[in-house]
Amino acid sequence: MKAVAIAHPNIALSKYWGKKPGEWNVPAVPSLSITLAGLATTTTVAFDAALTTDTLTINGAAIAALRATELLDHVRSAAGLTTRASIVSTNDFPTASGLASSASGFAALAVAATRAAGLDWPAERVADLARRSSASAARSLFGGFVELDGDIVRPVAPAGAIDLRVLVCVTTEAAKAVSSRIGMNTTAAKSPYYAGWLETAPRIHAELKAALLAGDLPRVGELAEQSAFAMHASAFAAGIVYVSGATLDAYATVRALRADGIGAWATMDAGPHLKCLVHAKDAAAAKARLEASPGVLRIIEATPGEGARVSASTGEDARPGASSTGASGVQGRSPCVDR
Ligand code: 2P0
Repeated sequence: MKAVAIAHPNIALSKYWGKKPGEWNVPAVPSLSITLAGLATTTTVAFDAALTTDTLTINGAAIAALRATELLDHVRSAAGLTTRASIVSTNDFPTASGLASSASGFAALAVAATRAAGLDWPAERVADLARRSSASAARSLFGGFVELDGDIVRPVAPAGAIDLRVLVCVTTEAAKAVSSRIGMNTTAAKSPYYAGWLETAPRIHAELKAALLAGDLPRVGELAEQSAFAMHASAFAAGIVYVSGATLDAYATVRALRADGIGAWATMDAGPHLKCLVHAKDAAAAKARLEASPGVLRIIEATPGEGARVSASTGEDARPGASSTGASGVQGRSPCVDR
């Protein structure tokens, strides 16, 4: 009745922003992400008959378990359980700050909760459970490069498909003021450019996926920047602003790197941290320049990594669905380098 899971956040190259109306947290546009080694959430779920309510701590602080309880209710219903659970979760990177802690958090919770409840679900089903809580969490179930299209999530290329580094420029340790969910719902309701985003995003996604499969990093980088700026422009027009002065200064540095002949591209999510995409051979030079950018506190160097899994301390094959679907659920696990 107890399990520990590890999951990594993911960074979308083509972004999800907005939900299909009337459906259960189904994205309005397809997205494609990299699951990142180098940042991790570790979550323990223990069903305990002595508890009268679910309890949750994140990095040692007690938090209302509302969204976690919704997920656990699905698990209890499937497993025929009524027992409440304690959830203890830690992130080794800033929480709720635009670094996809909800993605790794709900991915780790879905894996730990299903395993603790004795459910041996394939990874796709665990991913669907996670998506209902946070759509981007579905992508963290898998390693490497992962696509979320409607309610279908699938790995599209292994971690080693492109020799890529992601330089996460941390500009604050604080949580963001506007959650992704409120930000995207406000964009959909108020932005005059939301219709343009819905029309543009699938095209960028399709072109980016083709460039990835062709191993064309410059084209992937160019399209990732297009996706990020199209998303942020639609949000900006609704008064939803996630970037800061430090983000824009870091972007100027990315452009200066390109002007100097170094392939570097930027993406930003629902927070002020710029993520710089570079080929592995250029990572040290780009990192040195970005470290000097005003407002950049530190840089986390991440690589494409592996999908969510039960902590290996269980001594069994830890991937969700490993015993029922073989390796089909998780692709591209091996070439990751944890830093
Ligand atoms: C993405 N983001 O594709 C986009 C880009 C943030 C910016 O997915 O409402 O936390 O819980 O489904 O998954 C963040 O949104 O939102 C997100 P919900 P989620 O990575």
